Amino acid sequence: MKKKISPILPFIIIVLLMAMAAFSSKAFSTAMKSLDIKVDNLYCISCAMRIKTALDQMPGVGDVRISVSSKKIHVAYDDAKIPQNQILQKIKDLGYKAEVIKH
Ligand SMILES: [Cu+2]
Repeated sequence: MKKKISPILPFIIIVLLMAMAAFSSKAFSTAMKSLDIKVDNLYCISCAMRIKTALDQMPGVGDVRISVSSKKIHVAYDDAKIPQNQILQKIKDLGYKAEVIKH
């Protein structure tokens, strides 16, 4: 049997690099504001993933980081596209006690 590198491998690597570049420019965009939210009843990874999935789908929301141990959510968002209250309300609608700790 001959060992052969797949001809599409370099293509996959280029696509991955482009995706990483797009992701980092989104995460570090200076137009983004940040919001820190305390969620009292955030106990596990599944709650965190549920919240992250919901926030990721909202237009104007960038990087979402959730810490279960500190019960905190850090959200990067574009305030021209989405008001802070709408992000907070989304978390409340999922059944969590969300409160802004810094903005
Ligand atoms: Cu949970």
